Amino acid sequence: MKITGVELRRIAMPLVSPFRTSFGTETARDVLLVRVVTPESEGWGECVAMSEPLYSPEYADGAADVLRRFLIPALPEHVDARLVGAALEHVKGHQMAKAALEAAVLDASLRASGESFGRFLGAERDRVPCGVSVGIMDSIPRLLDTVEGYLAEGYVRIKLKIEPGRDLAPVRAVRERFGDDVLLQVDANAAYTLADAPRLARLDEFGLLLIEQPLADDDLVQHAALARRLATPICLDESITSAAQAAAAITLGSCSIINIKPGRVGGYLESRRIHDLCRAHGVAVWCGGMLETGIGRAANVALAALPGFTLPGDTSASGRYFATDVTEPFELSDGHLEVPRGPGLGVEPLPEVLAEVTTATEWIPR
Ligand code: NPQ
Ligand code: MG
Repeated sequence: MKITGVELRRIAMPLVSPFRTSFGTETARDVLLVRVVTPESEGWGECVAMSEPLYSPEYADGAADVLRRFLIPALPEHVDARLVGAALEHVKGHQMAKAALEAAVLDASLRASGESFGRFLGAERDRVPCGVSVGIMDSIPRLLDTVEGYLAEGYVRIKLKIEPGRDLAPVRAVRERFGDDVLLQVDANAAYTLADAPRLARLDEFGLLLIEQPLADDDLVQHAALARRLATPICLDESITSAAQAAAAITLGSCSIINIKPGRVGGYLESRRIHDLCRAHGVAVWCGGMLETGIGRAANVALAALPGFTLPGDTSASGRYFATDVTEPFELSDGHLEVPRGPGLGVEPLPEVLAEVTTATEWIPR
């Protein structure tokens, strides 16, 4: 497939409500979109880097820079979507930028051949069960109202964001109000240290599905030590940046569950490799979320339909984050989202919405 050029497009998407995590509060999503143009088709990829490097070292301006200066120029004139990863391998890091470019090339290629993302990746389901990630709240009554609303919408699993001092009480309150049958998990976004092990062990009594990324990104050894002290399974997010890191974490016993985010690991093909590795080792995986628009969401839902994704993901409906999505909105039905069936991502940006939210575009000819 020959690439004519690549468009980098920035869009600003207001969030329906502020989203607070242990690393900060977001009120809008600043997204970098990648559009690959070929003579036969075009394809879209969504870069999940935040505007600031708070979740991971990447940030949107940095991703745009590395795409423009190093990644887009490194694509061969005739590119096979399966070989994009290899063509970009000499550039270290920048997984989110690489993932967005690979996704856009894949989408263009699949739209040209008429195959869906799900079919290409090996999806075995036509819909996926969905969880929702609930931000840190100033008050427990507000948290309980929010959780009640999501349960009423049909979400099949609740994830509470936690930080030191805002952990035991919110979990206890949700359990007391909604009972032991609700699938419940927590995400610390690396906010604790091993010295907090006694406090984290007090979460054991609440029967959580998992605790996500309690310790720092680079603390695989300490996560293994923590795992030996907790009954609650440890799930890694930020620490898993590649299939090699996933293999190391499994070997060390750092986690028994992995959150796969295609942006964080460098793409959907690396995501599938992690899925295959985890499946072979009996490690459950689920699909994380980075407040994607419908473009990234479509691909995530396709990935989450692979057979090893045995836990509900953060693949929430569009309305969880945005009043107006850039694609037709993904809507929950009986707690599930349907896997798109059309060619490529199976969804398109709506031109009027896209125009309204666009803050900048840049055309990079090949
Ligand atoms: C996580 N996502 O699993 C992330 C973190 C996260 C759904 O909890 C703007 C862009 C704000 C990306 C806030 C969920 C974000 C963001 C949190 C990602 O750790
Ligand atoms: Mg997380």
